[in-house]
Amino acid sequence: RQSRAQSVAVLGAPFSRGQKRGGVEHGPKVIRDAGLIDRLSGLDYSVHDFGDLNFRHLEKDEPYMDVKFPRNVGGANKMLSSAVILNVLLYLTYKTCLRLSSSSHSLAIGSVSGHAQQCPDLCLIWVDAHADVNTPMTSPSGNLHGQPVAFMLKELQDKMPDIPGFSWTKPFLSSRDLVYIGLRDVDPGEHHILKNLGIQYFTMRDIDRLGIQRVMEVTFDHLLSRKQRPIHLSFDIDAFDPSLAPATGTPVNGGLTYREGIYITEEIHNTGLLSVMDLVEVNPVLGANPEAVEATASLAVDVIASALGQTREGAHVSIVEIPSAK
Ligand code: B3U
Ligand code: MN
Ligand code: MN
Repeated sequence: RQSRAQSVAVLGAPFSRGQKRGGVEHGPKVIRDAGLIDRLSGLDYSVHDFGDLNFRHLEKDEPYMDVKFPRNVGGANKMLSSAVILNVLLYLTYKTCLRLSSSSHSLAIGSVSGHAQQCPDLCLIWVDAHADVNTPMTSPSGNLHGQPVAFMLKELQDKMPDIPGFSWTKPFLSSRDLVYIGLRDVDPGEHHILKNLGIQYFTMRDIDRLGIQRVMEVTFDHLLSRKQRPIHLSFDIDAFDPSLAPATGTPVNGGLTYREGIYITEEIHNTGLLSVMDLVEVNPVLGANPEAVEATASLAVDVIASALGQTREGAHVSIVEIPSAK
C-alpha cells in the first residue's frame, strides 16, 4: 500500500473550569469512543494521536471580580498554547495537517493563540450559538467559556483587565479576521462589541434568509479574498440544534440542521486551508441518557471527519480500477 496522502494530529484537552457545571472534561474521551481515530484513518490519513493533555489543578483559585477559576483556565490555556505551537511546528516541518479536539470553549484562547504564534496571518471561523466575546465586565455569568474571543481581539485590549493566570497572553487577532456562524444567544455587551467593531457574523436568522451556501460564500469572501491564509475553525457543538446535540452545557433552540453543519465543514475543507480545528462543549454528563450522549459524540465525529474531507458523494481513494469480472 502506498504511503498515506496526509497526516493529522489529534490532541485532547480535558478541562471543565471554563464554566460552573462539570462534565465537559470527558468530551475528548466520548468523541474518541465514538470512533474518531478509525474514521480519520478510513479517510486515508495517518493519524498521530497525541493523547490528552494533563492539566494541573490549582486548589486556591479565588474568582477575580466575577470571573471563575481564572488561574486554572489561564494555566490550562498556556499549556495548550505551547502544545499547539509544537504541533503546528511539526505541521510546517513535515507537512502534517493538525486537528485537535478540546473540551471547554474557554480553551480556545490557548489553541488559537498557539496557532497564531506559528501562523500570524491566520483567520478564525467561530461556529457557535454564542459569540463568546464577553469581557469580564460584560459577562453575565463570569464563566470564561463565554469570553475567549475577548482575550484574542486587539481592538478590545484596553477593555480587558489584568486577570490572574493570563499574563502570558496578549491579543493577537483583528476583528476583521473573524467570522461567526450560527449565533442566536448574544448578550447586550457582546452585541455592542459585534456592531462596534464591525465584525462579520451570521445569525441563524441570516442562515434562514441567505441559505448556508451564500453564508459560506460571503465568509470566504470576507476572510480570503485579499489573500489565502490558514483557517482556524473553532466549532462549538451547541451551534447545532439541541435535538441533534443534546449533551452540551448551554443548548439553545433553533440551531443548525445536520446538513447545514456538514455543509459548513465541507466547504471549509474544500478551501484546502484548514490548519487547526477545535471541537468543543460536548458534555456527556449533561446527556439525558446514553443515547443522547452517543448522538452528540457521533455528530462531533461527523463534523470533524467532514472538515477533514469526508464527502457525501463518496470517494475512491483505494480503488484504481473497477474490478474486472474475468
Ligand atoms: N453568553 C453567556 C452564555 C454562554 C456563552 N457561552 C456559552 N454560554 N456556552 C455567557 O455566560 O457569557
Ligand atoms: Mn456555545
Ligand atoms: Mn462557545
